[in-house]
Amino acid sequence: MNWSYIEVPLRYGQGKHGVEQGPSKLRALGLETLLPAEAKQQIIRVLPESEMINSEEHLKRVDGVLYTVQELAEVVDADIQAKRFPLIVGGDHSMAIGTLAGLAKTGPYGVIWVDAHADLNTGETSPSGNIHGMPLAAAMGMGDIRLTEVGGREPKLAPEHLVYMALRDIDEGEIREINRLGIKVITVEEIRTRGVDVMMDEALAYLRARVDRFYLSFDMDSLDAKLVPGTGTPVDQGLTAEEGKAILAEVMKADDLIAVELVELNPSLDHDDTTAQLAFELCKTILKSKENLLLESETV
Ligand code: 4U7
Ligand code: MN
Ligand code: MN
Ligand code: MN
Repeated sequence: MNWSYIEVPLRYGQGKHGVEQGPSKLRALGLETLLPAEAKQQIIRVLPESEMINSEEHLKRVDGVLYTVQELAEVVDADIQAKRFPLIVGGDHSMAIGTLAGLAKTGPYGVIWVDAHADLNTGETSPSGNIHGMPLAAAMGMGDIRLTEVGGREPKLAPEHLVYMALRDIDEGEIREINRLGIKVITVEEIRTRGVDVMMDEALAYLRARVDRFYLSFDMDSLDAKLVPGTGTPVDQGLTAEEGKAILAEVMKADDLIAVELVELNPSLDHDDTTAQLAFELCKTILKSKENLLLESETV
């Protein structure tokens, strides 16, 4: 497999400093040693602080978010066209506006969104004005035109092409939209009682009845709050580390998986690098799968 490793040191989608250091922290832990030598490595640019205009109450730091997601959309599209498989690390989840727009350039696709949150707010429904709670709404064409038209006017994602996993902290406006649009939700409870394998099979069967390719976006706060002090919006009752790893290991077996994203590691909030270590382990699970794994077992 042709890997592409994309670092997105973006923090403007939320208010806490430190999440922009997620990619450099993973590197410090040795991520580069996990990357195949031929992997393409790219770092997406962020707007310098001095050029930031932070005037909008309902869409905070929108110019900073737009600057980065526009470039990310192009880079992701170029990777897909060149038949590379991107692993995209953040950075806050507003970056997914770019990922979703980039993938849409080559046609329909499904999404597995592993997150405590629905990230389905618009400027109107958001309790915070933080854009990291809005990427899926933007991709579906809902909300401010500056966000919805990244990568073109048309919607980048259909609601029936989305599956949520580990959702448990949803705002009022988001609940309304999930119900109105009939979006598929898989809870932590279901994952625990029926098993990761069964629930992944169900998610994949659901998507495969509708699309022929999909991507997975993994927010660190899908894991239980106790495991991830180093994320900006931790939520109780989340996944265990084993469940998180199993989801990634399972999904990496799918040959219709086209990209993976890991977001919301904030090293500044972390305790003794525990969240960073866990994020590193998750990257290892991703990178040691597929043909990497095949190659390793062949040489034994
Ligand atoms: B993340 C929130 F109100 N829903 O919109 C909001 F609870 O990417 C949180 O999933 C969003 O981490 C969290 O601000 C965004 C809030
Ligand atoms: Mn998120
Ligand atoms: Mn979240
Ligand atoms: Mn969060």
